Amino acid sequence: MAIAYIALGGNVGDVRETFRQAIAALCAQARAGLLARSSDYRTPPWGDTAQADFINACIAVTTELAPHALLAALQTVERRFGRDRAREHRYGPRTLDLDLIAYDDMRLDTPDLTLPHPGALARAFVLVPLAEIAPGLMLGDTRVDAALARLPTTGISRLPDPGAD
Ligand code: A4P
Ligand code: MG
Repeated sequence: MAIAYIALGGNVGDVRETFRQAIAALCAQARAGLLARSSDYRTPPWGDTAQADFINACIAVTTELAPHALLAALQTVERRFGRDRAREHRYGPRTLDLDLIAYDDMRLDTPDLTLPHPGALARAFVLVPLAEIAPGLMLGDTRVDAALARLPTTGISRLPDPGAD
């Protein structure tokens, strides 16, 4: 049994509802147990800035799937929720992006999977929700909260829980 940290992002459609359904689908698909779920955050677009704001969140799950099998499960869930990579461009708009940020303390560098996720330490839209659920998690040699302290978080705002006033 491993613990995996997964970042969710999207900026097309009802993203918060997509997250809700995708987390349930992933837990079923990956035989995963939900350990923690961050709040949802509204975040300014990074990379390609000429697009709508994103919603981002992070979850921690227990899983019995090996890392590549878990990545395949993430991609199956992305496809199920409308993601069509052939019609997207890098960093562009998408309904749902699921990135595997960390899998236990595994370090891996293969053509289709790098662990920890190589972009995570530089992306406040990943680290803000991740720090809410796992501030002391090590990504390589760096703690999540320490990495976040070095980044600007301008424009990132926590959204109230659905159903809350
Ligand atoms: N891959 C390798 N390692 C991993 C890993 N640890 N987790 C490979 C997931 N995938 C991994 O991913 C490309 C390939 O990376 C996959 O085939 C997988 O084998 P992708 O999801 O198809 O491509 P992408 O999402 O277009 O690119 P990338 O580099 O993942 O970029 P991002 O960061 O996901 O870009 N702004 C805000 N505010 N919030 C966002 O969520 N997202 C993006 C998307 C741009 N700007 C954003 C956000
Ligand atoms: Mg991605």
